[in-house]
Order: sequence, then C-alpha cells, then structure tokens
Amino acid sequence: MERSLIILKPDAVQRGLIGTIIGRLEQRGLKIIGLKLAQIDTALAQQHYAEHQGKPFFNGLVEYITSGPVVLLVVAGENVVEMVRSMVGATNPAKAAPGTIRGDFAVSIGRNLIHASDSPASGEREVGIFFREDELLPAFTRDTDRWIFEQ
Ligand code: D4T
Repeated sequence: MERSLIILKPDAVQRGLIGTIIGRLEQRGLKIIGLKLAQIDTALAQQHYAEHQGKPFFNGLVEYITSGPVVLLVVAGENVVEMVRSMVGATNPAKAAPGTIRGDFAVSIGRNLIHASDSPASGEREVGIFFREDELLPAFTRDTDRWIFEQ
C-alpha cells in the first residue's frame, strides 16, 4: 500500500488552516493512518530536505520548516502519492492552479503551506523519518470505505 508523508508547514498552523487542509483530504476520501503535532528540529529538517543541500534556498527552507509547530500526516492507499500531489499544486504557489491547496491559499514559494511526498519511494523514506511504525494504524477500516472504494 502506497504511503504519502504530508507536512502542514508552520505557516499552515499559524494561519489556522489545519482543519481546512485536513478537511480537503478527508472530503476526497483519503485514509489518514498517522497524525501528530510536532516541532521539527534542524537535524531532521536537513535529513528530510537532503536533496536540496547546497542550493541557495536550503538554509531558508530549513529555517522555515523549523520555525514553529507543524502537523505531520501519513495517508495510505492506492495511488495516494500522485493524488495528494495534484491536490497540493505547483511548488511555487504563484503558478499553482486554483482549486489546489497552494493555488487557493498561498502566494510565496517560501510560504507554500504544505509538503507531500513526490514518489512512493520518497513516501517510504519520509514516513520513516517522522513516524515509528507503531504510531501508524494501517489496518483500520471505515464503514464508509465501501462507498469510497469500488471493491
Ligand atoms: P515540498 O518538498 O516542500 O513539498 O515542495 P515540493 O516537493 O513541491 O518542491 P521541492 O521539493 O522542489 O522544493 C522543496 C521546498 O523548497 C522550497 N523552494 C524550492 C524554494 O524556496 N525555492 C526554490 O527555488 C525551490 C525550487 C519550496 C519547497
């Protein structure tokens, strides 16, 4: 089962958008199997964004993601990585389509509200950075599942 690691970044928390963003994921029918509030420390932020080490925006990115509490979520299911990415919108909110989270609520690339894994492999790597397996509930079912997923 595919897993996507989602971070509601410090601006989402500060702006009171936690409920709105999680609501969109729930309305779609996506299944949340992990959820917590945390403050990411510098070492963890550097690990998460390792692919951007050395780029001009790296230090600002680490400062931003560690600047306040975040909400961490794991969403699981078939094709969830691609589905969540399409709901999040382009990295630069100025170019994000209306109807996406960034396109509806953000304007700056350095305040783009949300992170979501960009491939199933990244999802596995990133879930492992922020969650222990015993914090996740992959097996739970919802009574509504049969109305969301064609069996
Ligand atoms: P994240 O990883 O935060 O979900 O964003 P994306 O997956 O959409 O985009 P990314 O990995 O390419 O960039 C990570 C993060 O860096 C910031 N950034 C990026 C920036 O501040 N300036 C830039 O020029 C780029 C490319 C925004 C997102």
